[in-house]
Amino acid sequence: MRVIRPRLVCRCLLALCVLIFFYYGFILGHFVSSTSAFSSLWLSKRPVVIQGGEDADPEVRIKRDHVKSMMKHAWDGYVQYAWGANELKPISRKPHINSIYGSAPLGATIVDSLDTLFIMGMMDEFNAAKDWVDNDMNLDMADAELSLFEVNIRLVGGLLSAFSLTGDKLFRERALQVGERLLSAFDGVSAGIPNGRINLSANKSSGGWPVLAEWGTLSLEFNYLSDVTGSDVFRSHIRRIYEETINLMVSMDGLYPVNIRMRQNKTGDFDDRIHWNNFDKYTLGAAGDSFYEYLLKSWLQSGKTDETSLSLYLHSVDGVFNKLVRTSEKSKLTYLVEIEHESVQHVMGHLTCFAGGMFALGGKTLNQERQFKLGADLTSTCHQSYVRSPTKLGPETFEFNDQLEAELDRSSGAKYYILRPEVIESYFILWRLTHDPRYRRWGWEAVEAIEKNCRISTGGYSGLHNVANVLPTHDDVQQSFFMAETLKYLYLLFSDDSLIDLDQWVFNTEAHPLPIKGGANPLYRPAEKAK
Ligand code: DMJ
Repeated sequence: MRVIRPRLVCRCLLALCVLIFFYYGFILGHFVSSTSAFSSLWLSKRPVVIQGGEDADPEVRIKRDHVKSMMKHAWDGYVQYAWGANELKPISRKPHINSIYGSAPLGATIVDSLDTLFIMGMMDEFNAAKDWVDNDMNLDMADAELSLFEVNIRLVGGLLSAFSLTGDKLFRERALQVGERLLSAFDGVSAGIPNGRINLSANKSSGGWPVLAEWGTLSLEFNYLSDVTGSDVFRSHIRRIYEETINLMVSMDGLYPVNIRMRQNKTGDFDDRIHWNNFDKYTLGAAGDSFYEYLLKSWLQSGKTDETSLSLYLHSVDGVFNKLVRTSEKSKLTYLVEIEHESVQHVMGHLTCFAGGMFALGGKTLNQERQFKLGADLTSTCHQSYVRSPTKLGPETFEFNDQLEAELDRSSGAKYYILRPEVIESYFILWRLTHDPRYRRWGWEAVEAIEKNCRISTGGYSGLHNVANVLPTHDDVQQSFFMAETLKYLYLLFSDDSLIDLDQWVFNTEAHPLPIKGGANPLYRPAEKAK
């Protein structure tokens, strides 16, 4: 006779409940808004965490709360004195209209801050920003010559990131509107390289040949824009650049000159080979930087299927090792030189410090120890540029010679600090990849230095004219990337690894996280799901 055993029945029921819970959790995860209680969406592998993500250590949580309070202070200053303008002058307490955006009321700070506000859970502020994007963002008012690069990384990148995080179609629509007006940059140009300047209201472009980092920093946003809108035009421009145009160029060991020109032949026609004079500049600093960053990140964003970007990236890493890596005499600091007019300049820019994070990420993902170590070593050198500065904030450029190692040349160097993120960005990436406590310690040193030197009591933060002056002389500008990048990377540095997981997201060069394609992240939201 068969006996029904109550304990066995209970166990079976329990197992069934667990199965149902995970099944519906998974399905729900694809449809619920991230602003609801389901901010962690269940994947087969790991949850996608876009808010929360507190560290288990209470001391770390206190530090993160402090960073959030900095965001509040920066945001409140902007809201009070510059709402709707591009940036804030925190000391004058008025809009900053001499910025790269001029006086065009594009709300650059609002759009650049959307995802940081969301990730930090500052929902009142986020909703106010969203309302502005909905009701007041007007491209027809932007009658000015703007940089294609800046509009793409800050506005298109910021809106796409907000769309991926929230699923709110408003952000996708706005990203598309801006993206469509960027297309004029490709009208009638030679060899697929866009014009560098655009007028959003007139829908016209100008500016001839942009520098390497300008035409080479479009792929993440353009490819994603095509995928979420179903409009292939953006991706087709990227394909042309990477699959055709770049093959016409000759690199120096995988490194490209920052300036390129089409050569005219004897009849005055443009030749089909792009060339430059051999005395141009090769650098991972200003004008070159994010070209290399986007090679690695396009491959990552594609779910590691974009072989063209990968092979260009790998070639460039060889070039960096062969031509640009140096070690300082006394302290044995690793640094990158620039090659200009065929002469080697032993100077690094603050901007170059993004490369620490890039090589660490590339080395880890590609399992290349030498590349990873270069990333860690460069990050230590960039930390030295902060430590050796009287304000503990690094200068725009620092030198390596008989007297100086990662230090400002007080006679000829660029002394300013404009709230840039690159050094902190590398601390964040290295922290995520190693969990070496030094990176959090260094990040906190930066927080203390920013608070001491840059905080303006009436609201906002200001850059410095000279990092060597212990009595700060402010430049009276709160750059929009301070909230987009510097504070976001600091917040994530003091968060659990699950918050914006590096296996699920890739940061554009303005620190706007974009989801990774191919199943790693259900928030990728390709066109059919988005509709
Ligand atoms: C940002 O706009 C971006 O990080 C860009 O790639 C370089 N410059 C600033 C920050 O320093």
